[in-house]
Amino acid sequence: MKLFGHPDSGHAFKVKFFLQWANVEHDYETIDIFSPRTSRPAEFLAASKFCEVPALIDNDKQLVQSNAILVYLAEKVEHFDSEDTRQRNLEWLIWEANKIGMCLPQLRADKRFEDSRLEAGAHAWLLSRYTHDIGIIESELSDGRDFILGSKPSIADFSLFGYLVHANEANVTLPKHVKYWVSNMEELDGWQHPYEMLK
Ligand SMILES: N[C@@H](CCC(=O)N[C@@H](CS)C(=O)NCC(=O)O)C(=O)O
Repeated sequence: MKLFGHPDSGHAFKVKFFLQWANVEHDYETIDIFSPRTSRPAEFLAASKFCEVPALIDNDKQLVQSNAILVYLAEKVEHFDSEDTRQRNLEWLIWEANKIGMCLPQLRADKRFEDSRLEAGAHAWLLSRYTHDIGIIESELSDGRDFILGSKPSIADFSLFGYLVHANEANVTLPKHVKYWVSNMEELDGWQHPYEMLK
């Protein structure tokens, strides 16, 4: 198995962290996502339908889209203990892609990359979306549970953590229960900061 990623990609981070946590043997290669798309390595271009990271090769299979890759890996390592658990995970994965994944990466890019600066109105709109979305996660965790679906980590946690790990770079605050959840994620086997993990 081989994963392509980049240290700045929260999408790649969620997959790499799951692979490390689940102890799945894999190779890893950094792709320069700031380079022209056509100049990227041929093996990556062949594997990545949308020319984005993450992309995963597993024997003859080529997999893209971080949350779809997480589902693939979860099934491969028999991570779901029931059909119901699988369904609850899918709900969070789709929510993440549409909600927190559609405001936090952009808020972070605004602070981190010169060419991703947002106009004030766009920034305010994304921040209001973030405030709403983080409120949903906080409310879900408010019973003091360790992970989003209970006492055990699941791919939903890895997905949500993809960009929440970079909340400080986006200059946004994390509420109390989310902070506790972050500390639990950082105690999992295989944890490394994304800049270290994906270099
Ligand atoms: N929806 C995709 C997003 C992937 C994505 O946006 N990848 C970015 C890095 S975070 C990328 O490869 N950008 C370089 C490019 O598009 O050329 C996923 O969940 O995997």
